[in-house]
Amino acid sequence: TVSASKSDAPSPLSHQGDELFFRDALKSMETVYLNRNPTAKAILDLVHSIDDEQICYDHLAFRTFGVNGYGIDSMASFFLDHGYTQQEELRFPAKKLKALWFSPPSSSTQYGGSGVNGPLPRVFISELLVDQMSPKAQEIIRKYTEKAGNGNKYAALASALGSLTWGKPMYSEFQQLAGESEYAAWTLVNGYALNHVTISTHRLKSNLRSIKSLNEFIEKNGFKLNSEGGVLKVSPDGLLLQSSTVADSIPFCFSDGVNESVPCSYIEFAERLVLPQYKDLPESEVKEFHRRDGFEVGNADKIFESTSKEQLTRRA
Ligand code: OOG
Ligand code: NI
Repeated sequence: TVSASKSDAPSPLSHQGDELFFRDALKSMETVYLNRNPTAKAILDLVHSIDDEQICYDHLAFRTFGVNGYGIDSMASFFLDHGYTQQEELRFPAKKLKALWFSPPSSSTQYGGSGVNGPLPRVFISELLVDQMSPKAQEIIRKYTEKAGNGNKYAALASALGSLTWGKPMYSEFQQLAGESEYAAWTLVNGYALNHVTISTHRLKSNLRSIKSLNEFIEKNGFKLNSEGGVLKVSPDGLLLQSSTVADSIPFCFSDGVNESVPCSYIEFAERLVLPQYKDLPESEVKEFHRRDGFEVGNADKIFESTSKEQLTRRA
């Protein structure tokens, strides 16, 4: 059948064929991510070795340049066309960033697998407010987004392929951006690549379902967590708990022949606690929608630092 659930207005786009294609695309984005980021892969394997059932993704995250049609919308269209709904905007004035998050279609098929074969994740897409950057930085960003032809139309494709739509920059351009905004430098060399996936800890079955135990377990296994503002990021209402690793680095061959390592992606963990109005529900009846939804500026502001030089060079 075309429409999925009776209670929801049937969406013309929630055909099963679309969902299979959509999940295949997410799978490719994830494969690119796991091949480039050994820490993310190792942590997923490690969690799986303890929790051998399902690992659910809380969200996927992407970064973009907010200029010439290359901003949030360029990646969001793929998700909106597959039944996602736009939710709140978040602002980060000091970082010159804004973000939007998108909730997955409630009509998606209940897949019992892990990651992209499980419940569809939320999506968090941010953009650099390019107009607020220095003239020099703007010139570099405009040059590459203009070089990309209509690359903004193929954001999801670029992410699934692991390709840059705008070709490789010069090392000096990367450094110029890094001096002003680590986010800008990251986006110049990683483009639309998946920035992170987030493990939904409360949906795990072992004691790792508590994010505090998961953090300890990860550190005990020798991985470094982002310590900005403390390892555990807690929303003011106390209901959204997040942590993340420090990004891996990858060798990058710049267009002027310089070979340098650049920050790549990281993996995040999120525990969403049950909302106060549902606190008396028996645990077996608690569903995802009974828990704290959305994102939190204060948490996100610190999670962005997972790709910063300060975190990458910090001693464990
Ligand atoms: C996104 C950082 C914010 C969250 O869950 O709040 C974030 C990024 O590093 O691009 O992931
Ligand atoms: Ni995140």
